[in-house]
Amino acid sequence: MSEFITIGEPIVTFASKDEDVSLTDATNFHKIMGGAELNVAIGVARLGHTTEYISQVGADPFGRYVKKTIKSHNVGTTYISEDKGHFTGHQLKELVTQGDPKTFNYRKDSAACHLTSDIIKNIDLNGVKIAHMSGIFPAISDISEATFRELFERLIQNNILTTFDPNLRPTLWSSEEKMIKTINELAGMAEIVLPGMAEGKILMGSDDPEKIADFYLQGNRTKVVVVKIGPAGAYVKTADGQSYTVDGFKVQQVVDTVGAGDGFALGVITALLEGKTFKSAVLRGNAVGALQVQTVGDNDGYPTPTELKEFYLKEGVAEE
Ligand code: KDG
Repeated sequence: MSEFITIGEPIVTFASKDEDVSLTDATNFHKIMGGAELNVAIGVARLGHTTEYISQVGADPFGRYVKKTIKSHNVGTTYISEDKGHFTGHQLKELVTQGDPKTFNYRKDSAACHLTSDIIKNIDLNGVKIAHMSGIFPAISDISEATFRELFERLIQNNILTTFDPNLRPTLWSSEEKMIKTINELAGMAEIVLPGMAEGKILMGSDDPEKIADFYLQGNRTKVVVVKIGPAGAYVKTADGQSYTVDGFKVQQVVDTVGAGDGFALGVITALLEGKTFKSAVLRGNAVGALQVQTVGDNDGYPTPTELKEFYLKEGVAEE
């Protein structure tokens, strides 16, 4: 089995090539692959670690494209099933010169929404050191929420370290109330929680990094909360009361913010897999996030070990 595992919905994305043109009027698109948890798996694999991705695609050209592309990124496909009755999720994405691009999703009732929990008991967890869980998969359907919870319980029973990214997608939830309740409950099941400041505002009514961290540290499972504070970097607080900030990197030109949060998560995860200190893991999270915002695709900016080394050299920083 691999060192890393995650569960999610792959998204075939038609990214607009028409700068600052609405999705209604854009006419030029190119096809790329995204999906928050898949982005994380791709980045973990690119940094040289073995990964498995649990999901379900449709028996359609998008599903075949997704499987082929995932394989080309060296992410394990053992637990990707095919559902003949439903389509593979896809979306349209704007190209913007300022801020976050708008996306429009075609994923309601997709194949991933029908991934039942039967698969979970057959997953080989031997050798898995870290599992990444995010708030998107439980949002897409009641079936996927049940499957997600079953996996989470198995990970806990098997003492596997879990990271949780709230990844709020309000349009995927039946109500904001359900989103807040479910995400906060699921976050409380993870050892490491990775929220953003804007998410804190929605999830517990505060964008103060310390208040966000304290909220999740009240529970008895969460050991560390890392709050992403945008270009300023990340604020870390641990269950034993230590706190510190790891500064972010200056980016000359932000091309596309999509995939930066996933880049942050995979930076933290891979550094922990390599036995680095937690501070170094957060430094790597900041580094991968900064590299990702400088590229157009959802995961193109994630570095290889050599690219990461070169970035650190250029920035004059080092991991411990
Ligand atoms: O975090 C990046 C993802 O948002 C993107 O790759 C695809 O919209 C997407 C999603 O919901 O997974």
